[in-house]
Amino acid sequence: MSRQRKVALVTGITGQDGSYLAELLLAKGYEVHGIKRRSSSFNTGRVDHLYRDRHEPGGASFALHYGDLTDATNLIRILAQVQPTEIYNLGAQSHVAVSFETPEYTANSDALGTLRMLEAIRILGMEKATRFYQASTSELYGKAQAVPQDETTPFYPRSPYAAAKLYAYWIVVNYREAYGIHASNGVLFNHESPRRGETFVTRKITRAVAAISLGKQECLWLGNLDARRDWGHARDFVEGMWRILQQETADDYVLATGETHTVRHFCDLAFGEAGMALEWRGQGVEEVGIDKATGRVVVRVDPIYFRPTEVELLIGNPAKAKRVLGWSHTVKLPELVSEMVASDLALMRGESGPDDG
Ligand code: NDP
Ligand code: GDR
Repeated sequence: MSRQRKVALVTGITGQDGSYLAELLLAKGYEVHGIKRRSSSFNTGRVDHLYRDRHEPGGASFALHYGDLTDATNLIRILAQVQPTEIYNLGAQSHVAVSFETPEYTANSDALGTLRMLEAIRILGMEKATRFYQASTSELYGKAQAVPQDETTPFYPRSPYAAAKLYAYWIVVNYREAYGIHASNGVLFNHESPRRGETFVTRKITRAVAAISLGKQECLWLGNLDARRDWGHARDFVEGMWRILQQETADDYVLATGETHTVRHFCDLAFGEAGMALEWRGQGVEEVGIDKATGRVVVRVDPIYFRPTEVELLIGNPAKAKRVLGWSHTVKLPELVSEMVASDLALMRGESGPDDG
């Protein structure tokens, strides 16, 4: 396989990870192509800063193509046109709770979408010409069969999202074994940033902290406060994705921080960033978070946010990634929370745009 050309194709480039990955690849001298979906409103806010006039020096190194993972002919055409040497399949309906509402669409984009990308490689005879990264997830462990979870831990998906990603994981393994495609899974634990989608719990919390502290919101309504997650910074994790594709042999890797914390603890840290110390009272749906200084209830539980089946505890063991890839996270949770709250405060004060994070 020629490693001279450095041309990357990123699905999901308009998402959190896609935007950080595009920055990383451009900095490494790649020509970066991304697939964006047609939308009735602007959806490129996270990557707009990467555009340059294509007539300027280096201006042709970043390009977006309209497309969708549910549209096979479109994917084949883009692959044929771009001839990527590396493909990062980050596109997905990525919200676990939403997948219970849209299970068929989630399966179509997340499971079959991955198959369509792999088939496009095969149809075009690009098996030896490109490497493939699949955005697999710690949600595969679901009802965790062991703690901490590593590459050998059995999967037990707990949502339509996780079931779709399970298919994607195994079809990647199968195409690697059947056709010799350099295809790898990164089994990534939760990673966040100021660019995190607004309805994931971390960003929902940091936005609410900013709004409450500026007097624009009364209270934050959440679901399961006891859920435990292994949260890292997205910028660290896209570095891991790139390292996975630089290996001579394709393989599957867990990327995680190795620490786990409850949603409640994340709230403690986030409200603390805005000078509010929380006291927790009550239990279950009656539990509330009270700002100790003022006695105001700033967090409440609404069962509408409970999931039909929940993933209670995730904690990853990234030892293989450390050993083989030389990868480990650099940003600890307090630093991540601090960056997210500061960014949301600046956004809400109108001091910065959504991509300044
Ligand atoms: P986001 O939800 O921020 O981004 C998802 C991206 O996929 C967006 O660009 C979105 O486009 C695009 N997309 C959605 N549906 C389609 C479709 N049918 N066809 C083409 N593109 C589509 O996710 P993240 O950046 O956080 O995650 C990236 C990937 O990694 C996802 O596959 C996710 O499931 C997976 N993952 C994420 C983890 C995390 O903690 N962030 C952990 C483990 C895995 P649009 O902007 O138009 O909506
Ligand atoms: P997750 O992320 O499901 O882990 O999937 P999310 O932030 O949505 O939930 C984390 C945990 O917080 C609990 N929770 C709430 N979640 C949301 N969204 N909103 C709430 O109000 C709320 N209250 C409590 C959830 O029940 C859950 O336990 C993310 C996505 O990025 C996936 O694409 C990715 O694969 C996994 O991380 C790893």
